[in-house]
Amino acid sequence: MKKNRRDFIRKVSALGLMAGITKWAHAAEWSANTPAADSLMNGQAEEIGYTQQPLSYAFNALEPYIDALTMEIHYTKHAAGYTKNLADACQTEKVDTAAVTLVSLLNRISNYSVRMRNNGGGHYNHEFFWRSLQPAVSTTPNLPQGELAAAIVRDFGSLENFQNQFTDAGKNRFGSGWAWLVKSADGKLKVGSTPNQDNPLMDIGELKGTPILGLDVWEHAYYLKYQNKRPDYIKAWWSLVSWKVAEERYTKG
Ligand code: MN3
Repeated sequence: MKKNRRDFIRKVSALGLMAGITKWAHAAEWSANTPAADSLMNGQAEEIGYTQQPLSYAFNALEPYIDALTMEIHYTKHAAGYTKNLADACQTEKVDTAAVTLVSLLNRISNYSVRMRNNGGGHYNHEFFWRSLQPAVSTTPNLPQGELAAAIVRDFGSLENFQNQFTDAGKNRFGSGWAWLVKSADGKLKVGSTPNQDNPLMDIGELKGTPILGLDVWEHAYYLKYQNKRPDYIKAWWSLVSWKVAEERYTKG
């Protein structure tokens, strides 16, 4: 028994040492942070800068699906807060934001604080989210086209199956988080969700890949208009999706 226990401890220590070596290897790779190395790791995930960008539409432009007051508070308070806290975390943790892209920071987020993870994810996810939306301009159904439409049918069977899976991912995310459509390393589309402000670019969690679409299912994203009815908010959101932007992400990713 005693010998088994000693063996066990020895094995666990060896694993610990290996984890240390892996972390060290990560650090070495980090210092050799070339674009080529990043693109090998990430495909071509959409790069997003460290500052909050102006919206390309007015706060009331997404009515009636997302109301103006929700958009204003969401953008000027919640999202702006993540951006500010990310800048503070970068200063404290000595991240040179001129040299390190946000995508590569997120790829190595396990090396940083929880504050960096929450606010780095929070900033990226919101900038990504705003760019995924467009005002609903017509009464015809808002549908994917081209290569992405074909890939959705290939990997989910039908658009309806994909939308049902995505809706379930958002609906069933307990508490706060995000639903995602990602392009996996094998090129296939996949639906999933992440808690809090985590995202599929981070080297933690189960869902990994190039983000194609992300839906904020925190209550602050819908509560004023939809209260507890998250599924109604998700249903309305489909009218606002910019399939053009999604397709660009898919073909580059
Ligand atoms: Mn939000």
